[in-house]
Amino acid sequence: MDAKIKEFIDGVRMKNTGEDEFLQAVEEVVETVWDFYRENPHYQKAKILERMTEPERVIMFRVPWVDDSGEVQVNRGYRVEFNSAIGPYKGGLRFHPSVTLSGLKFLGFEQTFKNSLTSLPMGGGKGGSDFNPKGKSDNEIMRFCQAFMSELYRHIGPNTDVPAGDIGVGGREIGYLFGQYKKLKNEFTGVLTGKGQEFGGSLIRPEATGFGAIYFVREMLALKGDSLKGKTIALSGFGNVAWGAAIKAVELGGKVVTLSGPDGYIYDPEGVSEDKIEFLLELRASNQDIIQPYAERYGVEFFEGKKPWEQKVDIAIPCAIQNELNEEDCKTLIANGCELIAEASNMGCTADAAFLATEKIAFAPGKAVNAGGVAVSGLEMSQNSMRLNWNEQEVDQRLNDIMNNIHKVCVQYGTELNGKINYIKGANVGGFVKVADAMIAQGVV
Ligand code: 2IT
Repeated sequence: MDAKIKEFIDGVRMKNTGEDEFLQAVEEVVETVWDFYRENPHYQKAKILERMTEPERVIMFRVPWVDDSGEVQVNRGYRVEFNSAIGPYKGGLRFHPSVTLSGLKFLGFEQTFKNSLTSLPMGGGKGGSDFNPKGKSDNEIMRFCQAFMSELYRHIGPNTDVPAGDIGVGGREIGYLFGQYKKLKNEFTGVLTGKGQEFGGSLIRPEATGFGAIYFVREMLALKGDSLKGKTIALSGFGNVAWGAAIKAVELGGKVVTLSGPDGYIYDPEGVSEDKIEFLLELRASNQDIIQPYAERYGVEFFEGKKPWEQKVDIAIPCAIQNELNEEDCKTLIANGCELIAEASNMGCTADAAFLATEKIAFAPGKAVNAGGVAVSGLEMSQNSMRLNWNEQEVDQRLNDIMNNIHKVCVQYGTELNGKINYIKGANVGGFVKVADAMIAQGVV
C-alpha cells in the first residue's frame, strides 16, 4: 500500500477504533480513488476525503417498548446522517440484532457514493436498531416502530432526511413508521420511501433493488457480448432483494438455483420460478427467518448451516448481508467455473474476495449493483413532491436508464490499461466526483 494511503487510513483507524466494517468500506474507497485524488490537488487542499469519512451527524437513542407479555424491552436506535452535499440524507433503516454503530457508519458511507451514482439529488444516511423482528408478533412490530419513530421524527423530514427500508424493514414497518410520524407531526409528507401504494408509494419500489441488480448484470454480460439466457445463478437470502432479483433473472432467461436463510440454503435444480418466487413472500411474512420450508414444500435439497457458494453456477449474486462471501467461497466459485459475481447486498463480499474476483473474473460492488433500490426511492420522492404517480412502465424505464448509466460510469472511470474493467474503482471514483465537487462549491461546512 502507498505510504500516503496508509497514513490516511491509519488516521481514520485511530478515530474509529474497532469499527471494522466501517474501516473496510473506507479502505476500499480510499485505495481506489487515491490516484484520482492525487491528480486533482484541489480535492486534497479542501481535505475532501478527511471530511467525507466523518459523518455530519450521528444520532443514537433509547427505544423502550412493551412486548406482548407486558414486559418492558429496551433497544438502541440510530440514524447516521453521513453526507448532505448533494441532497437530503437518504438511506434505509435496518432492524437486525447485528446492528452496531460501525455497521451503520459503513452503510451510510457507502450510501453516499451509491446515491451519487444514481444521478438523483440524494445525500447519504443510514439508520436502524438492534431490534430482532424474528418471532415477534405483528402488534409487537407495530409498537416497536412507533417507539422508534417517537424519537426519530424530530430529526427527519422530506427536505432533511428521508429514511426507507433495509434488512428487517419492509412495507409493513414503513407503514407503521409513517403512521407514527404523521401523527406526531400532523403532516402528510414524503418523509419515508417504500410506502404503500395507497399513501404515496411508488410502483416497482419493492422490486427495484433486485430488478436493478439484474439490469446491471445484464449490462456487464452485454459488454462481453453475452446475455443471461441459460445462465445458472446462485442467489443468497430470500428477502426483498433476492425476491426481486429472482423475478427479473427468470424473466430474462436465467435459472436461479439457490436461495438461503440464516438456517442454510436450498438447491433447486429445476430453478426457482413463478409460484416458488411467490412463496418467498409467505416465508417472509411468517417472521421466522428460515428457508427450510421451501425445501419441504418443493421437495428439493436443504443444506443446513451452509452457504450456496459451494454449488457450480455461472453467476453468483449475494443478496443477504455484508461479508457473506469470503475468499474461500470466491475460490470455490471460480474453480467451479463461475464467471461473474455481483453484490446485491451492501459489501456482500469480504475485501479479499472482492479483490480476487476483480482479478480473475468479472466483479461489481454493491454500491453500483444495488443502487436501483434507492434510485426508485428517489423517484418516489419526486412523485411525492409533484403529488402524482407514474405508471409501472415509466418507473421501470427510468430504473433501466439509471442502471445503464451507472454501468457506463463504472466503465468510464474503471477501465484499466489492459482493457479490463475494475468496477470497484469505477463506482468509487464515479460516485466521489459529484459529492466532492458539491462539497468544494459549498465551502468548509
Ligand atoms: O441499501 C440501500 O440502498 C437501501 N436499503 C435502500 C435505501 C433507500 O433509501 O431506498
